[in-house]
Amino acid sequence: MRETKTTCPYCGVGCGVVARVEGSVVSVEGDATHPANAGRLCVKGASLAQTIGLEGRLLYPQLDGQAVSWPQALTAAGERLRAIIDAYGPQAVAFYASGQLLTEDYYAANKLMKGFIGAGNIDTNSRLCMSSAVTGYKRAFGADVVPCSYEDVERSDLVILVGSNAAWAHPVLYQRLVQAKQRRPQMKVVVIDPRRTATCDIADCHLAISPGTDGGLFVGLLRALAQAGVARMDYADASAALTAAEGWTVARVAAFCGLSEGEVQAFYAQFIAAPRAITLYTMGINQSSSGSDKCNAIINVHLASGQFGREGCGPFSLTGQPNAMGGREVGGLATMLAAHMNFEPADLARVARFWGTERLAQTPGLMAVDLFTAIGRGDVKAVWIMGTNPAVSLPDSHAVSQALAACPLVIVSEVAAETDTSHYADIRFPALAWGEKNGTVTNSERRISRQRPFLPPPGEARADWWIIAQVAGKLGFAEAFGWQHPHEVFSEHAALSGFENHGQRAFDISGLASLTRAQWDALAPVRWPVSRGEGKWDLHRGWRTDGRLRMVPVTPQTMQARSEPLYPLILNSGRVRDQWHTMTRTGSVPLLMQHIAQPMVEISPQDAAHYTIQHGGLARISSPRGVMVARVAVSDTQRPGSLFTPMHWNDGFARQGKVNNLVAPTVDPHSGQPESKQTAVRIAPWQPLWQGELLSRAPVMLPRHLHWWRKAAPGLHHLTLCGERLIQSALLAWCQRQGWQIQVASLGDTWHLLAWHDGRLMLGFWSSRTLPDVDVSLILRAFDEAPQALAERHALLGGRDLARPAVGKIVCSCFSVGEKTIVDAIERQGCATTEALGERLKCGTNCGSCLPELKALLACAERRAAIL
Ligand SMILES: Nc1nc2c(c(=O)[nH]1)N[C@H]1C(S)=C(S)[C@@H](COP(=O)(O)OP(=O)(O)OC[C@H]3O[C@@H](n4cnc5c(=O)[nH]c(N)nc54)[C@H](O)[C@@H]3O)O[C@H]1N2
Ligand SMILES: Nc1nc2c(c(=O)[nH]1)N[C@H]1C(S)=C(S)[C@@H](COP(=O)(O)OP(=O)(O)OC[C@H]3O[C@@H](n4cnc5c(=O)[nH]c(N)nc54)[C@H](O)[C@@H]3O)O[C@H]1N2
Ligand code: SF4
Ligand SMILES: [Mo]
Repeated sequence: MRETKTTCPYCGVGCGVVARVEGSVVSVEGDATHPANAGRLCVKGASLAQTIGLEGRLLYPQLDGQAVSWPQALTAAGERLRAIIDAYGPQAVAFYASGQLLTEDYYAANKLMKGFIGAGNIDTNSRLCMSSAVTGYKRAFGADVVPCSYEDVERSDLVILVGSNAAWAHPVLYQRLVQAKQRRPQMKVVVIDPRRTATCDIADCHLAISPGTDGGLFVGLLRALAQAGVARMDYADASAALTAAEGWTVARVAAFCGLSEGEVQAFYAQFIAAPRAITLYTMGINQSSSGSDKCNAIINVHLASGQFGREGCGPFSLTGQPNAMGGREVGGLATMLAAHMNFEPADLARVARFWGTERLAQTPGLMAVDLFTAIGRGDVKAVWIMGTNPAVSLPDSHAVSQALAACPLVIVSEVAAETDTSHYADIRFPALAWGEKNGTVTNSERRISRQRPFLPPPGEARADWWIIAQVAGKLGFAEAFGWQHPHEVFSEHAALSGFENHGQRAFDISGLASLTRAQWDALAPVRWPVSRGEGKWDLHRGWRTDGRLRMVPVTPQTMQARSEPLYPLILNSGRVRDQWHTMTRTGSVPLLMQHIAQPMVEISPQDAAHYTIQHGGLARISSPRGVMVARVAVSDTQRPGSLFTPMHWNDGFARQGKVNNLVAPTVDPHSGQPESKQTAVRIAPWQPLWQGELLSRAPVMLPRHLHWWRKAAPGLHHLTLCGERLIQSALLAWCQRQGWQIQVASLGDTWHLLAWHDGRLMLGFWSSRTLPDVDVSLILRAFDEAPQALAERHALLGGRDLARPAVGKIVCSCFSVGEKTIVDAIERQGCATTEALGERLKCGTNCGSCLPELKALLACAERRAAIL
C-alpha cells in the first residue's frame, strides 16, 4: 500500500487528504496533520476516490474534432496563434484561466501571455468569484492580503458570516466554527443572507437582508461606531469615509436593508461591544455590481473599530476555489502584472528584467465579461481556455456560446471530454487531473500546500504547465519556458516574489525559492510570507501600519437588476452542498447526486401561492435573456420576492437547467465582477403531460421535444424525463428494434415499461402525470442481478416494493439516509436529537454537513407535534 499526502481539489478551505493506493483500489481520508482540517473532510472530499475513474475523461489531444498526436496538436496551436498575432497583434489573443489550476500552471500561463505574447489579456474565473475582494483589499491595504486565519475564526467572540453559506460551501471550516462555539458558548454567530441557509443553524441571529443592500448595513455601522465615540480615525481618508456614512441612521439602514430597526440596532450594539469580531464574506458580497465597495465597507468597520490585526479579528474574504489565492499570487488576473506587482513603471521594468523579455504587456488586459464581449465582436480572435467552463459560469451564457462559436480559434485545456465550452473548441488539450498533477495550491488563509500525484498519467494527458511551455516553444519562446519539472516553475515564481522586494510587497515566498526538489516534494503546508529575511510584512504577529491602511469612502448602492411588472422577482443563485460548479467531476458520482438530483427553485410560500406554483412541481423561470426549468421547493427560508436556484446544472446534465442563461452581464465598475446573485425574473408553473424516470444500459434515442435531466448511475443512463407529448409508442418501437422482450403495466396516467434481453434488465421506464416516486436502489439492484421471485419482479414493474417503506429524498449522503426514514425515526421511534438520530441511523455522524438539515427536520416535527 502506498500513501500520498495531497490537498483536496474543491473548495478554498484547502483540506489535507491522504490518498491510499492498494493495487487498483484508491481510498482517501483526511490528513490529520494538515492544519486546515486536522483530519476532517466533507462529503465531497471524502468521495474523491469515486471521481478518479477515466469515464468521460479527455485522454488524447484533438484537432478540429480528430484525435491527433501531441506534436500535431502543439504545432497547430503554435501556428494558428502565431498567424493571428502576426496579422492582428497580440491584443487579438487571450487566455481565460482558472482558480483550479495549480500555481505552477497559472504562473506559466501568466508569463506566456503578459511576458511573451505581450498582451495583458489573461483573465480567470476568479473574476466571477474573488475580484471584488481583491479590489477591496488592494484599496484598503495597498496589497491583496487576507489578514486572517482559520484560528482567528475559532478564537473570535463575534463571527459574522455575510453572503456566505459556509455550511455548504466551506464545510470543514464551518465544522471548526461549530466546534469552537460548542467549546465557548459565549461566542456569537451572526448570519447575513436573504435566505435562511444551513449556515443559520448555529446563528444566534439571522439578518434576512434585502438582496444587494449589505453596503448600507456596514456603512451604517461605521456611523454607529463614530457615534459611540469608539471609531479610530488614524487611517488615510477616514474622515471622507465617515462623511460618506453621514445620514445612514439606523432607521435609514433598516428601511434600505429591509430589516427592522431593532435588528439593525442589536447588530450594531453587538459589534461595538464584542472584544473580538471577525467578518467572513463570500459571494453574497463579491458577486454584486457594487461588490468592491461592499468589501471596503466591511474593511472600514474593522479598521475603525480596531477589530483588526489582532487574534480573532478582521475582514476575512474566504476564497472559493482550491487555488483562487495562488492565481492572485502569480498575478493571473488581467488587472495584475505578476507576484503582487502592478502595471506601474517600476514594476514593469522589474518584471521585464526578471523574465528577460522585451515584449512585456504594458497595460492591463480585458476582464472576463469584457473579454467575451470582445470575442463576440471579433476583436479578440483566439482564446485559450484552461480549467474553466465559461459557457456555463459566465453571465449571459447564450452570448458567451455565440461568441465562442464565432471565434476563429478556440483552444481548451480540459480533463473532461465534453463540456458546454469544449463543444466550441478547435483544439483540445487533455490535462492531468487531481491525483495525477503535481504542484502547489494556496487556501483562504494564505497557506500553501502540495497537491501530489498518486496515479499515473492516463492516456496522453499532460500537466497544464507543460502544455503551456510547449506552446510557448512553438511560438519561439522556448528559452524562457525550458522547465523540466513543476519544482523549477515553483522556484522561479518564488524567486520573482522576492526579486527586488526589500519588504515592499507582502507576497514574498523567496524563502522557498531555493528548496531542492526533494524539499519541495516534502514541503509541509506553510502560510506566506516566507521571506528570505528582508521582508517586513509580518502578517502573523501584527500588521504594519506605515500609512498604507486606508478607509475607502462608500456610498451604498442598490443592485442594478430591477424588478418590474414583467419580471417582478429577484433570482439568486449559488451552491448546493454536494455538487461542484459545472458538475464535470461531482456530477458523475451517484453518492453526491442523492442530496439534490435536479435543479430546484426555492420560492417563499407567499410567492408560490401568488403564482400558483406547487411544491414538487415544475416551473419555468425567465428573464429577458433566457429561460430555465426547475423543480419547485416551496420554503419559508426564502424572502418573498426572491427565488434561489443552483448554479451547477448545464447542457450536459439538463435541458434548460443553466441559470446563467438568465443572468445579465452587469459588472462592478471597479472589479469587473458580475452581479451573479441578482437577476430580475418571472416564474410560471409548468405542468407537462407526463413525467418519468428512465434507466437504461444503452443510450436511448429520444425525441427532441422532451425535457430531460441526467442523473449519475454507475454504468447506466439515468434520465428524468417529462414532455407535452406521449413517447410510449416511440419508446416501445425503439425497444422492439433492439430485439428486447417487453413488459408493460398501465393504469390511468401511469405507464411502466421493462425491457429484457437474455434475462438481463436492459431498460426500465416509469411514468405518470407527476413524477413517480420510484425506489432507485431497487431498480439499480435489478440491473445488477435480475430479480427471480415473482413478488420482486412485480415490485420492479411497479417501481417500488410496497412492503418496504420509501426512504425519501436523501439527506445524509455519507450513509444514504433519506428524509422519510429520518422523519419516521423522529415521529415513531422517539429520536428527539441529532445524536439520537445518529445513533439509530448513523446520519450526520461522518462529515456532519447534513446536521443543519437534521435539525430542521427535528424542528419541523416539533412544530407539527405542537399543532396536533
Ligand atoms: N458545495 C460546494 N462548495 C463550494 C463550491 C461548489 O461549487 N460547491 N464552490 C466554491 C467556490 S468557487 C466558491 S466562490 C464558494 C462560494 O461560497 P458561498 O459564497 O458561501 O456560496 P454561494 O452559494 O454562491 O452564495 C452564498 C450566499 O450568498 C447569499 N446571497 C445572495 N445575495 C446576497 C446578498 O445580497 N447579500 C447577502 N448578504 N447574501 C446574499 C446566497 O443566498 C447564498 O446563501 O464556494 C466554494 N465551495
Ligand atoms: N449565476 C452564477 N454564476 C456563477 C456563480 C454563481 O454563484 N452564480 N459562481 C461563479 C464562481 S464563484 C465561480 S468560481 C465559477 C466557476 O465556474 P467554472 O470555473 O466554469 O466551473 P468548473 O466546473 O469548476 O470548471 C472547471 C473546468 O475545468 C476542468 N478541470 C478540472 N481540473 C482541471 C485541471 O487540472 N486542468 C484543466 N485544464 N482543467 C481542469 C473541469 O472539468 C471543468 O470543466 O462560476 C461562477 N458563475
Ligand atoms: S471542506 Fe472543501 S477542501 Fe475540505 S474536503 Fe470539503 S470540499 Fe475539500
Ligand atoms: Mo468561486
